[in-house]
Amino acid sequence: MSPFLRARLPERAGRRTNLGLLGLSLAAGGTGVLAFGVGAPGPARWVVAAHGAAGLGLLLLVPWKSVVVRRAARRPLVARAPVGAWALAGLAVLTLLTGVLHSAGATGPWPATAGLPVLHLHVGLAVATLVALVAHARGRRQRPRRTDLSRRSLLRTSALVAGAAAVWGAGEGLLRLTGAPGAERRVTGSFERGTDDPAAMPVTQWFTDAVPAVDHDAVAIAGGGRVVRVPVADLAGDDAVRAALDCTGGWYAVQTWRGTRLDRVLAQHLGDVRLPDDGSIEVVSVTGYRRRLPLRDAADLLLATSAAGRPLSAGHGAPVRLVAPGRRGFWWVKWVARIEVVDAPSWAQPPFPLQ
Ligand code: HEM
Ligand SMILES: Nc1nc2c(c(=O)[nH]1)N[C@H]1C(S)=C(S)[C@@H](COP(=O)(O)O)O[C@H]1N2
Ligand SMILES: [Mo]
Repeated sequence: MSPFLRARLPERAGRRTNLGLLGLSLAAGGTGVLAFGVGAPGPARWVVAAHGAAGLGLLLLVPWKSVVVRRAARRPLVARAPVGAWALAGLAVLTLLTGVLHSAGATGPWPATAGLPVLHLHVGLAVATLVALVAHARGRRQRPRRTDLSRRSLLRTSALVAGAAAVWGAGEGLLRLTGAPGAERRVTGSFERGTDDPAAMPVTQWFTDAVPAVDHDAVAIAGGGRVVRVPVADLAGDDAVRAALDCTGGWYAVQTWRGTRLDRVLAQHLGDVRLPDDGSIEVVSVTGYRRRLPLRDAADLLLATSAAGRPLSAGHGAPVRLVAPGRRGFWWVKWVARIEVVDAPSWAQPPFPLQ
């Protein structure tokens, strides 16, 4: 390295490097959560690509960050023990590693991942990383500077964004060239498991829910002050939808689902009562698990009693489950016990289920 560069590196590799790492990490955290929220293929493609770029872009700043770290190590009498900083570095490396493993197709679960899918581990590590990052950054506050909005800073930021996109593109190219399983994943990053073969499709619960022990044979349809008890047999209709169940656990399966469209169910049983124009449909499981969807989406939603020509299994939501095309798996409420048209908007609920 030329003396000129050596003299300059420490000075250059400082605040901007740290801000770049902070920005990319927060962007990765944000797009990661968004990736779990979006199900429509168009937006999902962009969110997931941005997530990969933000995460992998961190690697670009490693050479600069190592200068910052070495410089800090040379300072005598460091006031803070750097244990937190090293914990953060370790967590960040593991988060990146598990993200890349999943994307490449090494999805687990393995004994080494405590029997968890690699993607679950990734999310857990990411949360721990972000907590450690906030703690780390709090003690090292930076005031905004006038030069932060200069042409130079904007150019540097653009270069970082372009570099991050290039690393992500190179990664995707590599997966395709090597024919790695990751080349086959859906735009959400999910891998195919059990398409047209529900028996081979994983049975998953969001968080703490469990397959109910008792079966039920009717669904309550409620709204506008009325409650109708509809036998499940009446819901085994001939409306068919071909749609992908895409779990945030990192797998998807396409099935032909059959049952009765929700708009027809509502028209038949609540057709003559006044329903809120801009209301929503609350779909409640026997377990208490619930999701609220916009009433205007009713024609796209299906109460399904069968998949691939066979009745649903207990694990997959028998006797009846919701099919919500274009939405992630956690919207597809299993073991539906009650459908209620409510006045509240569908956004007035936790963005992710709580059980
Ligand atoms: C500090 C936070 C995070 C970092 C640094 C990070 C980093 C990464 C990296 C490097 C990849 C591999 C991308 C690729 O190879 O193209 C990845 C994939 C992934 N991450 Fe994260 N991540 C973070 C947080 C999250 C969170 C909070 C979630 C979800 C709640 C999440 C969900 C995913 C998913 C679904 C994939 C697979 C995407 C694909 O297959 O292209 N990540 N992450
Ligand atoms: N009642 C209930 N329904 C649920 C869940 C749950 O935990 N409880 N999990 C959801 C999630 S996260 C997914 S991915 C799908 C999984 O459906 P499957 O087990 O038939 O594959 O069900 C959804 N419906
Ligand atoms: Mo899921």
